[in-house]
Order: sequence, then structure tokens, then C-alpha cells
Amino acid sequence: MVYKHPSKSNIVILTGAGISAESGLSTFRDENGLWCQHRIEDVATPEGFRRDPQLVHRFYNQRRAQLKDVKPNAAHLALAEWERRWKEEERGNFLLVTQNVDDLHQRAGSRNIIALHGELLKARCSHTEKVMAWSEDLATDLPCACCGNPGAMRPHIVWFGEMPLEMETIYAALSECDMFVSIGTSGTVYPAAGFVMEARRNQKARTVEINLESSGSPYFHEVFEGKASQLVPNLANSIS
Ligand code: BJW
Repeated sequence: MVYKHPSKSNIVILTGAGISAESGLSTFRDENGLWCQHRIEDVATPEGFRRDPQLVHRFYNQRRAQLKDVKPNAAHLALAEWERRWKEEERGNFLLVTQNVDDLHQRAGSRNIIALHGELLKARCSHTEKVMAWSEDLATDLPCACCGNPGAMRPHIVWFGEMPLEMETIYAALSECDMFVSIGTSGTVYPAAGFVMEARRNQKARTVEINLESSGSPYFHEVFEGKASQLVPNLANSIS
């Protein structure tokens, strides 16, 4: 199928853990996913971090270290190439919003990208909120690179109950998008789960889901079931 877009066309892509699964990173809610091995309240809430910062650091240190052993797959690469082509041909805006905290989209070459749940390769000073590039382990006795206080640095991750990042930019892009594509996300965590409804509000957006199994949301015009590494390149190539 070739889908012909109008000469100008704004695209918003939303990705979740499923796009990185074929690179070897665990999803959250699938069988053997991260939430089968860890309690959300312990490792993904500000209260959990206050209660047991060592446990939370261990959880994110392991995941940060794992990034050295994985690489972008065909789905990440296809999105980067789609963005490059869209820009080169001056076709419109192309925004990639990822819920993932890995760096695989960035390594694949995506440029206009918002990591709304934060990034493993950044740390934040709990006192000043300053965000810093960070690739090493974090620990409760580590002096903060910003304020100097031991243990003041926390993972730059959006936990439950915290405000996701750059929401204004995302909602502005959704309000004027012509195509919204959701890839590899269960659609259970808000506000990201509501982006497809937001895109539909502007009336003109074509909404597409790619997932191993449909999330069941009624807001998608089209659902393609299967692996992201096959279906994302297919979709990107089908759009002229
Ligand atoms: C494949 C595949 C392959 C596998 N190919 N596909 C009651 C009602 C509504 C909302 C709330 C509520 N109570 C509380 C809330 C708010 C709460 C929330 O949504 N809770 C729900 C659980 C109900 N949300 C928040 O607190 C957020 N903040 C907030 O709302 O602030 C207020 C606000 C309001 C309005 C506007 C703005 C702000 C913060 C959420 C933070 C989420 N953080 C986490 C963990 C931190 C990051 C980390 O450690 O990595 O982010 S939770 C976890 O879930 C992680 C993910 O980014 C997120 C989404 O998961 P994802 O990516 O969808 O993964 P899975 O595992 O669920 O799904 C994988 C999918 O891939 C599956 O569908 C597979 O089929 C598929 N798949 N292989 C294609 N090869």
C-alpha cells in the first residue's frame, strides 16, 4: 500500500518499550517485563526513592549499564530515516515523542525528539533541578556534580505522580498533526495514552497503531499487528 500525503503534512510519532524490545531491552507489562520483577511503588515513584534510594539507584544503574550492550534496531533506524527524508523534502514537521528512557532513537539518528519520561543518560540535582549528562552509576554517597551534597543526584526519570516533560510542545504538535503513529506501547500510562485522542480532536489526523497485539483503543483508524522492526520500515516506506 502506498499512502499519498498532501505536500505538507505534520507527523507525530509516539513510541514505547515495544520498539526497543527487539534490541534486547525489557518492556514493562509483557510476560517477564520489568513490572513482573519489581514493584512500581518501590522503583518508579518519588515515595519509593525517598524510602529506599539505594534500591532505586540499583534498578536504574543496571538499566543504564545495559545500554552499552544494545543497539538500535530496524524500527529506530526507519524512524530516523523518515524524519531525515521529511526534513530534506520540506514536507512538514516531524516530532518523535518517546516514553522510553533508553537512548536508541538518539543513536539511530532521530533529531526532533522529546523523551517525555526522562533519560537514563541524564541525572538531576534534587536541590537545583539542574539536569546533567550522566553515564556512570548513581549512589547515595556520591557527591552531586551540581551542589556537592552526597546523594543529591537522582535519575532524570519521570516517576508516577510527576509531570512528564515538554507537555506544551507535545500538545501543540498534536493539535496540528496530520498523522499520529503509536508504536510498541500498551497505552496504559497517561498522559501519553491520551495523545491519540488529542490528535483526533483536530479532525484531520490519520491515527495508526503498530503493536504486537492491538492495545484495543478505539481511537486508531488503522492497526497493524506485528513486530515493530518489520512494520515500521513498511509504514515509513509506504508514505510518499
Ligand atoms: C511490541 C513489541 C514489538 C512488545 N513490536 N510492539 C488514573 C487514571 C488515569 C491516570 C492516572 C490514574 N492514576 C494515576 C494516573 C496518572 C499516572 C498513570 O497514568 N497511571 C496509570 C497506570 C493509570 N501517570 C502519571 O503519574 C504520569 N504523570 C502525570 O500524569 O502527571 C500529571 C499530568 C496530568 C495531565 C497532563 C500532564 C501531566 C507519569 C507517568 C510516569 C511513567 N513512568 C514509567 C517509569 C519510568 C521510566 C522508566 O523507568 O523506564 O514509564 S512507567 C512505565 O510505563 C514507563 C513507560 O514509559 C510507561 C509506558 O509503558 P510502555 O512503553 O507502554 O510499555 P508496556 O510494557 O506497557 O507496553 C509494551 C508494548 O509493546 C505492549 O503493548 C506490547 O504488545 C508491545 N510490544 N514487543 C511491537 N517487537
